[in-house]
Amino acid sequence: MSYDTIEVSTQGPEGQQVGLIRLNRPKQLNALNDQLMDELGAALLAFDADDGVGCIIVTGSDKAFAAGADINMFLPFDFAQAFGQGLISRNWETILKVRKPVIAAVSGFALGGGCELAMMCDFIIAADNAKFGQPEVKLGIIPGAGGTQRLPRSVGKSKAMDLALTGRMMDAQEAERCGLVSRVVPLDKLQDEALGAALQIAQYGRLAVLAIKESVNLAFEGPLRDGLQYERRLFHALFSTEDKTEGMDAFLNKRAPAFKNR
Ligand code: DAK
Repeated sequence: MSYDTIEVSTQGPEGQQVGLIRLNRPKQLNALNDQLMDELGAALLAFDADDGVGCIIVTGSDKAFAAGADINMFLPFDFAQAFGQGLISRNWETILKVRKPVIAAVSGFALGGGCELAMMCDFIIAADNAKFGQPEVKLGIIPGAGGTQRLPRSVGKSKAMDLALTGRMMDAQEAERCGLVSRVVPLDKLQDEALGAALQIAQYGRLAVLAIKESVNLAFEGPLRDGLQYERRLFHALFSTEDKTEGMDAFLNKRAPAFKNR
C-alpha cells in the first residue's frame, strides 16, 4: 500500500522486524489531518497483523513529531456538527487497537494532538530538542484526544494542570523528570536509540510482550485491584507456553533462547 502523508519501512532480521512509521507533512510541521490519521491507522494495523514484525516505532521529523491536529480541519465546525458527526473520533484512536508495542520517537514539537498521539504510544523516547505541550487553551478549546486524562495519569495533577491551563511548552528534560518520557538522547541518536529498543523487544517471545503491554495498560486505565488480578492471571497463563520453558531453560543452560511465539 502506498501513502502520501507517512513513510513506512521495516528494519531488522526476518521474523523479528521493527515497523517504522514516519509522519510526513513537513510544511505543516506534521499537523494531523484526516488523511494522515487514516494512513497512520492503516499502517499500524498492517504491522500489527504482520507476523514478522515484533515492535512498531512512530516518529516525525527533527523539527516536529506533530504540532497538533490540523487547525484548518476544526474551523468550519460548530457544536452541533462536532457533536453530531463525532468530529474526528472515527480515525483518531486506531492506535489503541494495536496489540504490539508502539514506541514514540519524538523530536521537535509534540503539541496538542501530537502530544496526545505520543501518549497513546506505549512509551516515549525523546530527543533533547523535543517540546511537549497542550496549547489548546490558546485556541479556545481543550485537549480532546485524551490529553486531560492521560497527561495527569502520566505526570501528575499539578504538572498536567500547569501545562493544559497555561498552554506552555515543556522541554525534554522536564518531560523526563516528570515521567512523560522514558529516555532523552541527543537528537542525532534518537532513531538509533528507538530502533535499538524496538529490536530488543522484537526478539522476545511475542506472547510475553503482548501480555506485558495488556497488563501495564490495565494499570494505567483501570483500578489497581483489577489490574493486579489480571496480571496474576496472565502470569499463570504464560506458564503454559513453550516460550516460558525455552526462556528459562536457555537461561539456566547459558545459551540464547529460540522463541517460537507459542
Ligand atoms: N495546524 C495547521 N497548521 C499548522 C499547525 C497546526 N496545528 N502547526 C503549524 N502549522 C503550520 C503553520 O501554520 C505554518 O504554515 P505556513 O504559514 O507556513 O503555511 C507552518 O506550519 C509552520 O509553522 P510556524 O510558522 O508557526 O512555525 P514556528 O516554528 O514559528 O512555530 C509552532 C511552531 C509549533 C510553535 C506553531 O506553529 C504553533 O503554535 N502551532 C500550533 C500548535 C497548536 O496549537 N496545536 C494544537 C492544535 S489543536 C480530537 C483529536 C485531536 C485533537 C482534538 C480532538 N478528537 C479525537 C476529538 C487535537 C487538537 C489539537 O491538536
